[in-house]
Amino acid sequence: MPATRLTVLAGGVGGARFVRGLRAAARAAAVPPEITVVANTGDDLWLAGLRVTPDLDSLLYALAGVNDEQRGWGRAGETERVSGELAAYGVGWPWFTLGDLDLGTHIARTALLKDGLPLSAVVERLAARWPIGVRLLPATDDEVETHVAVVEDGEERELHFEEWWVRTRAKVPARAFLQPGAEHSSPAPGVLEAIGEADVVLLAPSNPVVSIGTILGIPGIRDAVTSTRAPVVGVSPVIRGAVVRGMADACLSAIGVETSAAAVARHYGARASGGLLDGWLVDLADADAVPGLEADGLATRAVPLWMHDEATSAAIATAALDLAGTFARR
Ligand code: FO1
Repeated sequence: MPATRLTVLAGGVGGARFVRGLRAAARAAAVPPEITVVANTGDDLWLAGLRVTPDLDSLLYALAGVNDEQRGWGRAGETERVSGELAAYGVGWPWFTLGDLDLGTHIARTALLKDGLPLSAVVERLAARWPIGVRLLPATDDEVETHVAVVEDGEERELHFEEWWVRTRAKVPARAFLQPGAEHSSPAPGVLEAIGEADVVLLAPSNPVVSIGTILGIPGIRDAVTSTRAPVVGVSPVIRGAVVRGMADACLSAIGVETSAAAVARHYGARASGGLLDGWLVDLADADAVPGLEADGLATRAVPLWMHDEATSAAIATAALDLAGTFARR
């Protein structure tokens, strides 16, 4: 693995599992590459007066080894005494649980933001508490939240992504995903360089719409990916027509993309035709999609994509890096 600088675009839950595997694969290399994670910030919100950043926290906690592995978000060994008090006062969202340890992170983050630190500096400060072994960057330091246009109880509404995702469990059909203010935002410091100067750029098996799509929606990032000299390889978040976690199918159908490994690849597009990808990994169950994608100029390999544990995640990351290695740096 000659690559020494790896950059991965990632959301929260699936992204965290993949990045942990990538880190393990990197540590096993003769010359361990540096990893930069560009994390989705579209899920971020103000709640109970605190700035909450779900995907950054899923990545941070998982890489620190202090995450609730079952839920995929929040802290291990969590208690919920304070959230009980917030609910009693009717502050925050009763259906969006902020655990006590998690609140420590949100209070610290909010205090640092109020001291004037940009989000990227806050992330660096919070992450310094643990040896997470990667550089974790928010896609942007600006507040660009994902909102979902829905029709609920007969009226058109715009919900914060977290309300749509957690309160309605994505059951209220999304008519559109919006990123209000994105046009005035810019990538966080280091993001464009991490993409432009990488030896390999990876798209984690995260939600193509509200994680990868929202990262690409920050002005400059999509262009950086399409123009980087590094090979760009993505990992399908869909196996055998079903999303691995979460309700990404509700997001894909909302933008008219079929929930299949091939459709997501075509949604990202082959670089040869102006899209993002040089290579694409699909699960063995989707091996029948390989010839068609190859015919579309997408180098595609079928490998086991279920991330059961760090070892399987590392094998997926290694397969992605091996596929990237078949491309000469432009
Ligand atoms: N997800 C839930 O399904 N229920 C919750 O109560 C909840 C609380 C929560 C608090 C902090 C946080 O960072 C994440 C939280 N999540 C919760 C998960 C969240 O919806 C996801 O991490 C992503 O935003 C979607 O991928």
